[in-house]
Amino acid sequence: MSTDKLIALLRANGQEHLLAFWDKLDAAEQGALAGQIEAIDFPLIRKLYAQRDHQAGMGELAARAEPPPAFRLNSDSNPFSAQQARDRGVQALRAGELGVILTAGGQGTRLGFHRPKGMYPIGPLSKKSLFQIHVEKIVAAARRYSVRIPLFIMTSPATHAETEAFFAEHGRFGLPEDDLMLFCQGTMPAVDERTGAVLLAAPSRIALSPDGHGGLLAALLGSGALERIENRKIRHLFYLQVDNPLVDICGPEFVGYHLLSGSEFSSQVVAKRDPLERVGNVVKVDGRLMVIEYSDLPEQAARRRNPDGSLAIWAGSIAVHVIDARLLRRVATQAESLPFHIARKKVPHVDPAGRRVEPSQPNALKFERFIFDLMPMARNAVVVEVDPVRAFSPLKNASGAKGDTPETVRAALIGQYRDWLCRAGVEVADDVAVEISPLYAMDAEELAAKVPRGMRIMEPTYLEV
Ligand code: UD2
Repeated sequence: MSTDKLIALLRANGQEHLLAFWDKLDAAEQGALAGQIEAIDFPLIRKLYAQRDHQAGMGELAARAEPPPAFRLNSDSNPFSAQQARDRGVQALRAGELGVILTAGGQGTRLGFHRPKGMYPIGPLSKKSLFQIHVEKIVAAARRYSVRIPLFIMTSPATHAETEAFFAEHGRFGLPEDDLMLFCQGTMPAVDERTGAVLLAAPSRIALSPDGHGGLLAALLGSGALERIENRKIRHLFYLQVDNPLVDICGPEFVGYHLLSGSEFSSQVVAKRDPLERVGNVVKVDGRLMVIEYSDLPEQAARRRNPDGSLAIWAGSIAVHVIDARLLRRVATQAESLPFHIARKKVPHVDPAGRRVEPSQPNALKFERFIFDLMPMARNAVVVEVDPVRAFSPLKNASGAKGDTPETVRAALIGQYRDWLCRAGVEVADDVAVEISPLYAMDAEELAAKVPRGMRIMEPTYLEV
């Protein structure tokens, strides 16, 4: 686009300030900035800014919220038993109908780790990365069911190149080349909260950030990944986020509940221990399932209790889903697709005089899509309750924070491996760290079949093949 055209485009959208430093930029910087400007959907930004005070009234929705249809833990009133679900899940796995989607585009700011979060060395003894632990689970599942299970990883401009190099350097952790596809999600600009002006992070750079994990749909479509999923006859996608190494990837019981329910979108949930826990809340409103994010749930609604004292809004999403590939196609090709959520954030930028501003208060609006907004559009959506001790320990914060730190995640992993070992009849000394490679055993049953009888563990031990 010529400079004149750029100026005309920006003028038409009231964003001329983006060229304030144009004459001071060299040709490469001008080219980069022009490319960023051309990629912005200005009418969309204008529309979202105009809607900033009219976000769906979550308080009102929360007041009408009912519990979602759920498979509860240890309940004998579930429509299908765990065994029925496992059998159905195994059948789908053996038929090669499963693929895995891992979202890894977030920037991990809270963790203070300035590389893709998936590279974080979380293995308690092995120091294996989150990526390696996830991938080895997939490799192990593919081996167990004698199929190929392709993995689709969504990165963002901030994490793509490093993630790609990391996988190449480590031979994709054993995943065949054809079974791994990395694709990059889109970005959205941050705008000044008071004026709607798109912010500049630097004189030649727009303040862009990833468009949320709901950017998955557009990225699947644009990268050709969705087509690849369909061509490979993958019918169900097991979805997880990079930060939780406890996820039982492709676990047949969860997959089975999804299939037996005829669901297009199923989510794992935990029974919230605290009304204000920082997880999305799955509820049913007007007959449809939806997630109300913790930050949008009014405290009064969060604290509402049933006559038996249990929480009315009890189901906390841990962001593990099974999604029907047809739902992805249907929504990805809709013009409106998933809605945007608007968040007030502190966004560093340069002011019109070229000075760097580090705000101490939220100054900007960011726009993000969330994958769980597929839920209300899905047929027969259900939730499946899981035990948080076994299924949920996300890495979010740096050491020293209250929870979700490297220490709490490693302790949760060690706890799980100790539990498997004890169930396999192995004696493990108190306070001894243990770790089990997913390639050695995927679960307690496999472990029990492998460990020698009478095994005792008295010192830190890593079981691997
Ligand atoms: C998320 C959920 C919350 C709960 C919790 C469980 C949202 C909005 N909230 O909270 O309901 O389930 O997780 O751990 O999802 N990501 C991308 N691209 C993006 C943004 C995020 O790939 O543009 C990935 C990111 O790499 C990470 C995951 O999504 O794997 C979660 O992102 P987060 O840590 O920002 O979400 P959080 O902790 O607010």
